[in-house]
Amino acid sequence: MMQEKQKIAFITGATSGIGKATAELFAKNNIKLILCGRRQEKLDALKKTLQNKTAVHTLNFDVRKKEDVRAAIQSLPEEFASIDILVNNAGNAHGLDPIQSGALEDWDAMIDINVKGLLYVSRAILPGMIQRKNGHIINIGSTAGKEVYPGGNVYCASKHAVDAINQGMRIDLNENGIRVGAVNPGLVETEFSEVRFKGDEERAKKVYQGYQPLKPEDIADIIYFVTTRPYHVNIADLVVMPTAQASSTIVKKKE
Ligand code: NDP
Ligand code: 8X3
Repeated sequence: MMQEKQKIAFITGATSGIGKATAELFAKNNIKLILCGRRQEKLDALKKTLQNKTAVHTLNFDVRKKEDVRAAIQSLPEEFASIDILVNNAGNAHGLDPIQSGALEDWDAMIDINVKGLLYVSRAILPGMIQRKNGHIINIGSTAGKEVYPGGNVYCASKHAVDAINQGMRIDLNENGIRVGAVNPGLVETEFSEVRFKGDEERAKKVYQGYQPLKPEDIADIIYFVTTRPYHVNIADLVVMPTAQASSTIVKKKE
């Protein structure tokens, strides 16, 4: 029997949270990994833990810098170049201010990372996928891409853009047989809120108190499930929340 080729996954934002949990689960399942992020020490530590399970290559770049994105992807050694799975996960919220007092730097960060960064990475990886007539893109959106909540303004806009890009990619890549789908989580306990509240750990912790939030591993399970369906099955758009959450603003918390 012919052995199936070992798959290669490219994960952005692999240094923490959802991306890291996905890297760990993919490694367990013998998927070769290209792990990306800006924190070199985190990339090194992850490579050290996972490389006894699978081959790991790390890339340090900021998704905002289009030249760096292109150069990093072009630098891939041949044995990592045929990417099968792209997990467009790098992203964060910056701030939760009302629109009238929002910080311009926060807006730039969210649009530049969550939207433009995702586009730059995809644009650099797609030609190879098209040439090989093989590829699966998973865009990490959010419930914030399906609804808008107070103070969510620009973060929600960035994730609504991801929702639109996910649909647009699926339409444009249809003729190439490339699978495209989004996973849209609700509240997941990661470094997300620490980044949003600029290192205010107390405020960040409160977001996840009084109920059971999702764990990054819950999302990794779903991403792995999405990537392991037979080729004719494309999970196009999936929303997942903690059971305690009904919408962005309705979360059943203990008194
Ligand atoms: P984390 O803060 O734990 O992880 C964010 C990741 O993105 C890090 O690995 C970080 O790496 C990377 N990243 C951030 N900015 C950049 C940049 N400029 N260039 C390259 N990499 C960058 O948060 P999550 O794991 O929660 O977030 C992952 C994705 O999930 C995001 O797109 C987020 O919007 C989405 N999401 C999160 C939810 C949640 O409740 N946590 C819910 C719904 C969606 P480094 O700092 O090393 O560069
Ligand atoms: C992250 C979930 O509700 O904080 O995308 O926006 S939320």
